[in-house]
Amino acid sequence: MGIQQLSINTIRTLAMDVVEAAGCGHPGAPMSLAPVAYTLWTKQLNYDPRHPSWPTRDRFVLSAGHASMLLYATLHLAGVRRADDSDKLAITLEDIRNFRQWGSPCAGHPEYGAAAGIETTTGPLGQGVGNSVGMAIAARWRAAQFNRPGFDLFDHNVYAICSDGDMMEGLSNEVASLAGHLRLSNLCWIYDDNQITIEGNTSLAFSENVAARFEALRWHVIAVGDANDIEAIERALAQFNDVDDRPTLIVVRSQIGWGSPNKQGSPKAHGAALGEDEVRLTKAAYGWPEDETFLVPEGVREHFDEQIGRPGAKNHARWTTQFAEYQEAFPELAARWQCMIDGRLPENWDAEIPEFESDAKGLASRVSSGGVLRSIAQNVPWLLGGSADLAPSTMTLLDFEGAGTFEAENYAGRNFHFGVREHAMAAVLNGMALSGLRPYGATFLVFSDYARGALRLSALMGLPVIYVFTHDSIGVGEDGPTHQPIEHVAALRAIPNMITLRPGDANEAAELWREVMARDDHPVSLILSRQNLPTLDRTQLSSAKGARRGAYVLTDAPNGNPQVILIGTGSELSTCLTAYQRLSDDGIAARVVSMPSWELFEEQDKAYRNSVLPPEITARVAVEAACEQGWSKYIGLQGRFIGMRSFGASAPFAELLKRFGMTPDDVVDAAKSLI
Ligand SMILES: Cc1ncc(C[n+]2csc(CCOP(=O)(O)OP(=O)(O)O)c2C)c(N)n1
Ligand SMILES: [Mg+2]
Repeated sequence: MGIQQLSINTIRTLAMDVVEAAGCGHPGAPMSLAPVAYTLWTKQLNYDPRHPSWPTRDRFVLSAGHASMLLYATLHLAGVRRADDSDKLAITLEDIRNFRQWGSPCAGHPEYGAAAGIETTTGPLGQGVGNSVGMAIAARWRAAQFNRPGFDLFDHNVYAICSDGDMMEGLSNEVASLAGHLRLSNLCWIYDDNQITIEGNTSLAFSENVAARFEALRWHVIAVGDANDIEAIERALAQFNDVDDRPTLIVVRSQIGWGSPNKQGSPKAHGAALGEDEVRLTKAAYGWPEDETFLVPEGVREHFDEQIGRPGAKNHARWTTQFAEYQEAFPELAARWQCMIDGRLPENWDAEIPEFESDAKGLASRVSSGGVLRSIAQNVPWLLGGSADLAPSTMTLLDFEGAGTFEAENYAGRNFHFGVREHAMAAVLNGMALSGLRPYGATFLVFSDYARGALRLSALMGLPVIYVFTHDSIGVGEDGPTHQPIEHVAALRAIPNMITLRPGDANEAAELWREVMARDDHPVSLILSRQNLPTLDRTQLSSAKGARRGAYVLTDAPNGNPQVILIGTGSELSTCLTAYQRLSDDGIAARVVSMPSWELFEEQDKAYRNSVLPPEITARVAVEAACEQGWSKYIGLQGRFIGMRSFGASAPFAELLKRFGMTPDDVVDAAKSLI
């Protein structure tokens, strides 16, 4: 067996052995795709395994995350080191032996952060290819921003392996449409066309012509007739290198579980151990010692080192030298690049954040937030993003000079038109954040559901993606129940690691943006109103800085000893203030707590939390134009919730408030009923 075949079969047998040992996992795709991963890694990828954080390395995304052993085996054999410069392997053979066990970086599906070389978390089909488009966008943007004549330093390619499941998911079509439109020729997807999914042959549910579809999406499509044909794969990759006006799809025909005498080409090879006997038969078919397990034959690691380790190190060293020259020639740009890559904020990033004068008429929080966004974006060049075709409503356009539009003719632009593709937007934002940018994406809150699959992964990966969700309640009025979010705030709060922020006025919006920018390990959802909110008079009320603690006492009973606490968020904060006034007029001592963020409040120490919501004061009313779910934690079983119990209705906003019982008088009545 030549060294190529030996290397490929090592990937295959590692996958088979490990699934056998774990008693679960997915051997079929790694077995058939081993030649693809081998060819990509040893003949194409610009990657330095000793420095997996090299910022302009080519990215490899395994979108078919169930084939995780393909990635782990390849990272191991390629000698990818840990990101901490310890020169230890990111994935050891021991880690592989512990596949799917507690603490192993070799989790069931690849998890970002578990080991260097895992560029993103994949498993939910469609997400990885979605991220790959964001990464390709980021590469183009970084190149357009930072390359200078004689210094083509900042671009790179992005490769993704995807499966039938990826291709069936709507998300992949959304992002492919966007990638074709943007002519991202640095993007290459390799589609494992094995015609098998879990339930059987793809003909059960999938009979379209994928190649023709992608051609229509303005991709370059190449067919490889047999996944074992390394030369054909190489030729396809060479073609990809030559195409400079569109992304490339390589459709590779393969047989799932290749080599297994009884399971090749069958869904039985997809997601279960082959069984001891079948493993032996398959090894025999490969010409592999049947009794050996976890065998990495001599010469295989050395071969990978020769093929990717050494050329990668050389390319990286050359890049480092050139970057040093670039630093000399363009010190400011180089410093800016470094700041971005290190995840730091430029000095004075917050210098232009406005302070808003008190104003009874006020501003919609989408408007005040938009102003704050622009003020920060002027000083943070890599704060960039756009909307799913709603920018004039979400107020997220960067309209200052030089911001520009990101398009095929201008990859330096900072305003993105994601089209009416919410899910694509979020998956792309994840890919951009994984490339060091601070991306934001905007749509109506009610459509956050469309993006939820990717939102969950922003949170799971701890990516600092900023979601701007406007038109946050029945406050949208006449558009009616299809456009009135009800359960969405609760649904966002339910995602671990997601920070939700619903500012009550313009100055809270400004303070919360400060908090957003200071954090780089959480996604945030900014929940913003369509309608005006009064800008509160902070000479009479507490400072909006309190918003950064999640909840704070906005105004209190004169003696600091309230009979009832009114808790409001967003547009309902001023409802609480009006109710507070009326209660005071009636001689009732109340406190108003502004609570723009449960998550930030939960981070505070107990003493602070108790000072805002003293446990002994059980008369509490929470007001939020959304569903009640979760509020009992703050109002207790005796508390009253004023909000929504239905889907809303189409009518002018003021009428809706009355009909759904959310006026200041309703709050007053609820408060009185408790004392
Ligand atoms: C969004 C999503 N839905 C469902 C699944 C469960 N699932 C895992 S793999 C798979 C399909 C397997 O077919 P394919 O993608 O062609 O992979 P292959 O079996 O060929 O390796 C499904 C439905 C998933 N991982 N993600
Ligand atoms: Mg398949």
